[in-house]
Formats: sequence, structure tokens, C-alpha cells
Amino acid sequence: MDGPSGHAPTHDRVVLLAGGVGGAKLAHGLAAHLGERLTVVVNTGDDLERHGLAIWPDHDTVLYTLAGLDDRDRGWGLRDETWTAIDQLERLGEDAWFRLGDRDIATHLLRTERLARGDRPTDVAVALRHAFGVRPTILPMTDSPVRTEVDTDEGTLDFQDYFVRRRQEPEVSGVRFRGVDAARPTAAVLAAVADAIAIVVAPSNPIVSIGPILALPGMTDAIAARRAQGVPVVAVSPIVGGRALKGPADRMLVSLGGESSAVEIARRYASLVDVLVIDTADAALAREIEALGIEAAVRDTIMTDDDTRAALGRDVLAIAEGRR
Ligand code: FO1
Repeated sequence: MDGPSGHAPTHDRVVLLAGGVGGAKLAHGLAAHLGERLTVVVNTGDDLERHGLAIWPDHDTVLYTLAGLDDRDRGWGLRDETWTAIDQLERLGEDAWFRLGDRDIATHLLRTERLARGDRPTDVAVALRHAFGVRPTILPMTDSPVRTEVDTDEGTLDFQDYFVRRRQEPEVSGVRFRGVDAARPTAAVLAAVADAIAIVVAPSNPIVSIGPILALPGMTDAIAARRAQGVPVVAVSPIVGGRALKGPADRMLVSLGGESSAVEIARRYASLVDVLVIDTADAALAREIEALGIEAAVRDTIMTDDDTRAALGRDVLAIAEGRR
């Protein structure tokens, strides 16, 4: 948030709730201004075990993006990746639909070993962040297992089974976060929220990326408590011009009984946020959104490169600052 002099005023901790690609891009844009004053709370509902390895897709997308090592075309995994190990697994008869790159496997090996020796996921995330030289904090939303499942016309599927193996083709009629009732946000997550001077909801899928974070018992109360103390909560719409920028959010919103629009995002977040940032393409929806009792801020939200990521990060911080 540059002032008129072009100098960035100081910020304290800002918390970003994030899923994969959209969350990682905004994390990168916010990190350009905040550095270590940014804490990203990542969805763990997408996590899975494959080939004996613990894999955290959303965490790793944020980690690799903040490390500047992400593959921007693919949207997941590391740049300059090779696929020798997974190809060999396939030759050995394994079902290798979930593609693990050779370098990426090193992350999963390190993580799986540390989890097996009893480290908590939060501590493993801290170790990985340090190993990758990433300044912002990345926190799994919980240390307890939560697994997203979707009800589809092909039956109930684990999230990655639906997302990767079945390429998001089956129509989703229901979503569940298995384990969420027994899970809690970690002490680190609650401390970050309690310290935050702003809470940002990334342009991630509201159902399967942000949904699991908000479904954790105590999470929305912790955010509401901060809001009651004057801390702004700003969300960025993942729906632009009626379409999801990436992934199946648009189709899911419709198949679950809503509509695919920034207004629908506003409806879902109305009790949680002060401001919804919508794209300039959706400027005409601002009135309808404001009728729901939240401010609509119209900005360019499409993040195509480092500059547009940083520009949206700056805009979101300025909007939050304006509400304090
Ligand atoms: N997404 C795919 O579409 N195909 C894959 O084979 C795949 C492998 C993969 C491996 C590690 C990892 O961290 C992520 C991976 N993803 C893959 C991405 C990912 O599972 C989804 O994009 C997210 O879960 C949705 O947020």
C-alpha cells in the first residue's frame, strides 16, 4: 500500500486464507509488500497419501510460489520438473494418475519422514518454509486430518480422485470435509488471526478451498472476534464475468444450487467479510453486492504476472487500511 510519496507504510501481520493457485498468486502479491509480516493459512482438505507419501497440494502450491519455483503454466508443482520416478512407478504396474515430479518427490519424502517420526504438520510446514527460504509464514489450517469428499453422479469420491483422476468431470451434488468436526484450527492459526491487522480471503474456490478452513470449529468465531475489534476482513472474488479463473468453482456453485457470479460469492461471505473485491468486468454487480450489506470494491483482479500480483496485493492492503 504505497502512500503518495511512494513509500510503503509499515504493516503488521496480515492473514491470508488460501487454497491452491489463486491463493498462491495473491500470497505472492501480498508478500511483495509484507514479506515476513504475511501469514498464509492453507486448506488441508486436498491433502492425500499416494505411493506412501504425504502430499499437501495447496500448501506446496503456496510454498513453491512464494519460493519463486512454481510452474506457472501447469499451475502446480515445481518448474523445470522431470518425471522419471513416476514413469518408472507406472512401468512397475502402479496406478500413477497423480503425477509426482522428481524434485517434488523430495518435498514429500522429507515431509513424510518428519510426520512419521511424530512431528506435527505445523512444525513440518515451518521446516519446509525455512528449507525453501520463504519469508512469509505458511500454516496448515489444522494439525488434524481433514479430507474433502464430493458426492457426484459417479458416487462419493475423495477430492483428488474427483479433481485429478476424473478431471472434475462428474457433477458435484454435495461436499463433505471428513474429520472437520473433531479438528481445530492450530494454536498458531488462532494466534495469527488474533494478531492480524487485516484478514484476507483469497480468490480460491469458496466451497472446497476456503470452505474447509471456515468449517473448522472456532474459525469463523475467531475471525468474527477480530472483526468486532475493528480488524477488516477483505475477500477477493474467484469468479470473474461468471467464470472461475481456474478449476471447477463455477460449475460447483451452480450444481450446489447457487449461481456462478461474484454476487453468489458475496452471498456466501456476507456474514464473514467487510469488503468483496470484484473485477472491473463485474463492476455492474457492485450495487447488488452492496445490498447484501458488504462493500464492493472494483479492481483489476486478474493476476497474470508478478506486477499484476503485486498490484492486487497493494490494492487489497489499501482497501483494508481504508477500513481501519
Ligand atoms: N493436479 C493435476 O491436475 N494432476 C496431477 O497429476 C497433479 C499432481 C500433483 C502433485 C503434487 C501436488 O502438490 C499437486 C498436484 N496437482 C495435480 C495439483 C492439485 O492436486 C490440485 O490442483 C489442487 O489440489 C487443487 O487445489
